[in-house]
Amino acid sequence: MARPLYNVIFVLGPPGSGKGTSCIKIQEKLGFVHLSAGDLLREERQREGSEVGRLIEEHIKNGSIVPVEITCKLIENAMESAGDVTGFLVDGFPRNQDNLEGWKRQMDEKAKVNFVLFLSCPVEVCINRCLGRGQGRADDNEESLRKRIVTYNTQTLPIIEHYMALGQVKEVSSEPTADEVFAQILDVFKEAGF
Ligand code: UP5
Ligand code: MG
Repeated sequence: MARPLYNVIFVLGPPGSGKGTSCIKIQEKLGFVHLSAGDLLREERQREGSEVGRLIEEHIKNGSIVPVEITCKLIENAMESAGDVTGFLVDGFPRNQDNLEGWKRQMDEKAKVNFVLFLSCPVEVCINRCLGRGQGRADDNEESLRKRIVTYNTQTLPIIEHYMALGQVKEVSSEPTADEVFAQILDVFKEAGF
């Protein structure tokens, strides 16, 4: 029997806007599985120790975007490994045109994108959050952060605008406390029928 379509929600927003934090809460409350594209790439970088690992490392340090063939395959593999689960929060993807086109090529027939959750937050707040995170991430320094913000503004915002033009974006300000943000997010999911 054919596998049911995956139910996908893309979660986008600037670096440090709280995508991961919110997705963990949504996963706990609503049963979606949280897949962070960044986490999947960081895991792959550890595991590989090869050409692909080095390529991922370079992109992460430079705040540039890994070719979609790598990222989309990791996302699809993670979905396949999730057993009977069919609802996924895809966090931090698609973040450029290459990602969007690659997703369409590889996943359009396998997944339905319900909507894009856009966590909006002023850049200074986001930078301070990343610098205060203390998880030792290779890209949580001022230089990488500046590059991540430029990449976000020039490459990811246009993807969010693309989905806005299709009426598929639900925006929540992620500037308030994490609990307040989550309350807003729950309303959005409720309105969307989840
Ligand atoms: N925090 C969170 N919410 C808060 C709130 N409401 N109030 C106060 N503090 C709050 O949160 C960041 C910090 O802020 C934490 O300390 C948290 O406690 C606090 P977090 O939830 O981690 O924010 P998030 O948006 O997930 O930030 P992250 O740094 O993960 O976002 P990025 O988009 O920069 O990072 P990601 O891991 O997605 O990508 C990293 C790199 O991987 C990219 O730059 C790119 O090089 C590569 N990448 C690709 O190439 N392709 C992809 O598809 C994905 C990633
Ligand atoms: Mg994250």
